[in-house]
Amino acid sequence: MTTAVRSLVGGRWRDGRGAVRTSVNPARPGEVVAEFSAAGDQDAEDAINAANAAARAWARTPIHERAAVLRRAADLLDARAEPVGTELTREEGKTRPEGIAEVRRAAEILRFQADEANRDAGEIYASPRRDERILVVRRPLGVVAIVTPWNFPIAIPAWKIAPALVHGDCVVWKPASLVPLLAYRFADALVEAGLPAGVLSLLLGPGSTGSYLARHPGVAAVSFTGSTEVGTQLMVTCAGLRKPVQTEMGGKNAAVVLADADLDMAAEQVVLGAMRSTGQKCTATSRLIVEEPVADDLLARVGRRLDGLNVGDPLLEEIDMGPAASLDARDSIFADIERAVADGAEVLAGGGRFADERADAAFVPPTLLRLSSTGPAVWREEVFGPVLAAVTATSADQAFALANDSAFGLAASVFTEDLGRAMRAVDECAVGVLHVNSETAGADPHVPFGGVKDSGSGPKEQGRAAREFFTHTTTVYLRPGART
Ligand code: UN1
Repeated sequence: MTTAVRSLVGGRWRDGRGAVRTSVNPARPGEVVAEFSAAGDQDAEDAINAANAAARAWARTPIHERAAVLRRAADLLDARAEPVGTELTREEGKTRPEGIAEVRRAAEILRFQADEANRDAGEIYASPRRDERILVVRRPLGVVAIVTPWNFPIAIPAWKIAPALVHGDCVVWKPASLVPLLAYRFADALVEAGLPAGVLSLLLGPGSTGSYLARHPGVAAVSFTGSTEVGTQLMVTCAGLRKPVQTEMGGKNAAVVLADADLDMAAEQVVLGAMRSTGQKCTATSRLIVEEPVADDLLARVGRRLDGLNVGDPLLEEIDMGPAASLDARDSIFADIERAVADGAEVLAGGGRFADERADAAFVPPTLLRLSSTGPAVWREEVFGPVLAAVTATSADQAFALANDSAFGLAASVFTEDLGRAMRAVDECAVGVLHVNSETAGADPHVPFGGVKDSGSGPKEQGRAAREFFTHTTTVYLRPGART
């Protein structure tokens, strides 16, 4: 079934003026999921104008009323979690339980950010002067542009758009072109929940829409999640315009398994971290560092689990892992595997193309590669697929050094039952998110999320931290009359 979807500009659903485009089911090539006419620069211009026209009234709307809209949207998404989650699976390719869970997660994020209305606290300072107080209050930025990726087509938009809206910003949103249906469902829930016209616009447009928004003087700030390449371009654009930008980009996340770890649990968590969502998370485990005494044992356990994963149509119940999100993504992952093998990687699981009908769709087998050095590109560059590159370490300190041997710094895991070594990992690993005895992926709605180094810039996302990017502070010197 194909669903026709539209952009949202100034409170009206509209077809863009560009070419007709489609999203397709990566597990069943040829099955069109959604169809839309691409928005162009004029649609973006109209959306920015509508947002600026709506901005003052939205900023003046009491924060509890803004929050109430988010709560109603959360209820709508919860009620639709099964059908919308199934659409997510058809459009993006993660398994159906993951798709449904992501829709519920978006609802939970909306509720958490709505609750921020009750915590909209500023600060009050004493003044060095008599009869004066100094207040620090949070103010909205105005109109913000939000650019989101295809791999979490509803959770990531939720965690950017919800704090922007609750703190009084208007949003012009450009989602990834691979997932227009999910973007439409999310925007639709917010409109149905009562969001006033112009406060949120949705532009189903090409990649160039993102840079158009970033360059536009009517956009005060840009929040982006996606590739390092595009994020860096946006940072350059925004720097020239002195515009705040928040980027959440790649990862090359390491799981460190120390010799004292519970190996069965570690193997299970490493496989979940590397293979859920077909490894297409910026938080996915993509490097495995094992202390030598347990390396052969751990790698054998991981390899056995990977070989046992049921890869296939993610709508089916018995399936553990779906396809990559597109045929292009699949080809790029296979090219990375082939290059790693040419660089000397030993294939311990997966590696080759499927010999059955899965070869025609975007399926990639769960792949474990053992490296004898950290030279190969597969050690440093993001693959964004179900590929895990493993090396051994002679000590915990060497393992932490190897974990830091990356331009990225998003997430890491350490597996150990020794509290001292776990605490050393906290001090040694240069990452924004550290897991002790659990997989690298995952981000709860109420705590900060984001990386260091090439993984991102600007204030962290989610939790209370989200308001740091979407507001500015005004320091108010408050007194009843003349200074004395
Ligand atoms: C998660 O690990 O559940 O694009 C969230 C990504 C990250 C979000 C990860 N921005 O994969």
